[in-house]
Amino acid sequence: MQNNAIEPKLSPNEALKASSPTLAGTLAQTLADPQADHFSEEDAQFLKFHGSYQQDDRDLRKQGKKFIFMVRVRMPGGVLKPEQYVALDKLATDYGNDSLRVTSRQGIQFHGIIKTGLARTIRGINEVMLTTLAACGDVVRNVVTPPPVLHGLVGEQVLDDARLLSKSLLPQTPAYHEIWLNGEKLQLESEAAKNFEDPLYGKTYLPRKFKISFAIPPVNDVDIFAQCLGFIAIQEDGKVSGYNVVAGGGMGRSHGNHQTFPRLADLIGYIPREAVEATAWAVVGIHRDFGDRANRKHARLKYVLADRGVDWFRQQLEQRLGFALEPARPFVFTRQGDLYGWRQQPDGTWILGMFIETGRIRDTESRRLKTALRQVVEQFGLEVHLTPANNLLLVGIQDNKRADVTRVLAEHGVDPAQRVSAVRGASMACVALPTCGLALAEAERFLPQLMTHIEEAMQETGLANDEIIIRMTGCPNGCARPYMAEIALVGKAPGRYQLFVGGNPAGTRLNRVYKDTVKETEIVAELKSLFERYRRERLANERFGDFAARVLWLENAAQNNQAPAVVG
Ligand code: SRM
Ligand code: SF4
Repeated sequence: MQNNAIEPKLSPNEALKASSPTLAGTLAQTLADPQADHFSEEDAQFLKFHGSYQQDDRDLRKQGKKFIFMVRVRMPGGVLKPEQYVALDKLATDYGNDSLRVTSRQGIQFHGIIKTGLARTIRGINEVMLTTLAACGDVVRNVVTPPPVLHGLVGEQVLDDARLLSKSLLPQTPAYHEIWLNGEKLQLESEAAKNFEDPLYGKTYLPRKFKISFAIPPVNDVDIFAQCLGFIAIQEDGKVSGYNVVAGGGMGRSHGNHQTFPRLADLIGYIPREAVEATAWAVVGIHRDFGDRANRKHARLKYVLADRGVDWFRQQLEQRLGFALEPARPFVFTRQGDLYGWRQQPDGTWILGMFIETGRIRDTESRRLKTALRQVVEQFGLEVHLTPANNLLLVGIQDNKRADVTRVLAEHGVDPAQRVSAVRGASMACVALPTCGLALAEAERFLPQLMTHIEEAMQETGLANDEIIIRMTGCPNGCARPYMAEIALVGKAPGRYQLFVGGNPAGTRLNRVYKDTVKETEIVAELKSLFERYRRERLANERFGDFAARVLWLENAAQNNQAPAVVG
């Protein structure tokens, strides 16, 4: 019988992946060609799976496209040994733009690498036992955890599980080693290479990127509900007994396309700790098999859940696991927030939590942060633990070296006490211009100065000591997870932002549009009038985000003739 059902046309990326299942494309050939300063469009897609984006400096576009590369390092839980950090610092100086960018998924990015430095950078990263494989692309990305060092044994167990998943879910392609590491020649042109099939990802990998994170209640510093798959640690007797599984979260949306939206992950159920790897394989398998391969704007796991429902998803998962999930165990999230300043560990050593504004580690004339960090890490043998809010912890400072660490930092203009305001300390901005090809407006370069004016407005309205979580992105893709913030500014066009309000510190509620367009010059006045109302009308101990959801959402709905919003 003839099947008349029309199969949707696959997106071009699907055919491309199928054409080179090792993900090799013709990267090696272009890499070896000294005349080529960039890769073909097809190879630029393969390059992402190897952890690099082909970009151009958008500030210089008028002078003609100058190709540069972003390289992203994958490091589960954001934990770096001293020698690893020092090596990354040197690579940034030798081949990048002399800065390191701490990412919102506990990675490190290099920017501004030219083609001749690309292989050397990737090799240098691998020489210190780190990788860039699957830092980008239609695969499972860097696995995020709360900084493990803040959570004792539970933190260690969670990090072990994150590392287990990171390794187990890594693509098996031999191409990465052959192309970048000059290892044994693996005959990429051979029939075997053409027929290569990854045990998890098959020949065409996932329909889209896939994000996994762990969380340790009551702190939701990872934004667990913004993840494709989240594991919320449940403790018994000071150890992890298992995890509540959440699935189907995500941030990305496009302006004017209502088929795309941010979504909070659903709570699926509880699994024992031993089932974490099988669960991750099963959920990734569901995305692989049911994700939309025709429309990349609708291809994330969140749309599978939105379209098919949580009951369908749980059934699929249980079928693949061969056992039923227990009901989710009780847990509560109360806050986000990174540790700043000194904290002594049970073994007597110290941690220093440092605010890294918009995640950028670089030297300026007055504040030589990059040099200072390298020196203290090298001299005192400190680990560096990155946080999911683009900050870092210096770990393992001996009690008798605290003063020395302080001195070396101070010599470079870096104050370890770093008295930043609560609102600045809670802020985040994505990379945006000049490197991000998708940026519609500034973010990283603009937020620090904007925060100064926001601080003034808060001072003038009597809110100088309040913490309000403010996030800015250069486009609606959501790389700084703006839709979880109490206030978000999302780029629409140069100098224009969409204003969102109403997220909460527990990271359990999406914010909503308050104003569709605010000019960059009007942001502070707009926020100041909201701050004034907040101070006048707030309930006792009410956070700005909760006030916005209680008062501003309802007003906005009335103005727009919408049904009143439900808070929760
Ligand atoms: Fe992102 C694309 C930077 C975390 C959602 N993201 C990009 C690209 C690669 C632009 C591009 O495709 O050409 C950006 C590179 C800019 C540059 O010059 O460096 C970029 N994303 C980043 C980083 C560096 C932002 C940061 O300020 O730290 C983060 C790297 C994390 C890492 O180490 O792996 C980063 N991106 C995120 C997050 C947050 C998270 O995962 O917790 C999100 C929202 C969560 C989610 O995935 O839903 C995010 N990025 C996106 C999207 C929207 C995807 C979608 O579902 O529509 C894009 C666009 C795309 O994929 O087509 C994107
Ligand atoms: Fe680029 Fe948009 Fe992500 Fe910002 S949110 S880094 S502008 S893709």
